[in-house]
Amino acid sequence: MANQLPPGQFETEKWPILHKGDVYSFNKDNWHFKLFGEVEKELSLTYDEVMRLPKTISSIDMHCVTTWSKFGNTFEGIAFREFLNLVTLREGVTHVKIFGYYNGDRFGYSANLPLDNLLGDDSLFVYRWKDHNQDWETLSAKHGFPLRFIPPSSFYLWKGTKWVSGIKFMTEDEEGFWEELGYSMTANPFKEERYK
Ligand SMILES: Nc1nc2c(c(=O)[nH]1)N[C@H]1C(S)=C(S)[C@@H](COP(=O)(O)O)O[C@H]1N2
Ligand SMILES: [Mo]
Repeated sequence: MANQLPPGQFETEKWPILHKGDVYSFNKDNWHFKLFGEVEKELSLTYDEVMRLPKTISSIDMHCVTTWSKFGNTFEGIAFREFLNLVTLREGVTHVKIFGYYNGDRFGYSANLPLDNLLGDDSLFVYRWKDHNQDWETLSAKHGFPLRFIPPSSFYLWKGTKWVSGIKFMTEDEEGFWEELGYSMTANPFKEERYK
């Protein structure tokens, strides 16, 4: 599926910036990553604890619902599945919501995703990236520093929460920020699932 242009998309060389609200400014002292919802025991990780988790490097195409797609991206980060090793899920967990900052609200942004699709190398909490125009570079504040989720390329990029703050584990699917405003729950660009 690499380098495949979904219907209604065009290719861009540069990485555009798109979000609602303020750019979060990182403060290590009060940054935490929370694992909550349908887990036996909730967990709150510090920045150092998160950054000590095993690293994964992966190439993932990005498809934004505003019709740009960007190929040839290599990301370094922490795979979603590393966080699964830290909690015991209650029975029946099918979906997650990945939360992030929105205008100073730590859990103001979120995007829902099915758990089964997030277990591979292409499901990453990213802190640096490169492409054919540029060597490794730390993620900029506008792209989500210190940590931002990049979803598998079978999801539109709004499922990629910037300035992440936690993962909520759920036994039912639940709307996130854009889904409440009418965007698709499943968001597969190859099926052009843009709106509900
Ligand atoms: N916290 C947060 N994450 C967010 C958003 C946002 O408004 N706030 N916008 C989403 C949308 S709609 C898109 S298209 C991508 C854009 O990521 P980029 O600016 O790095 O290209 O971020 C997603 N993640
Ligand atoms: Mo978007």
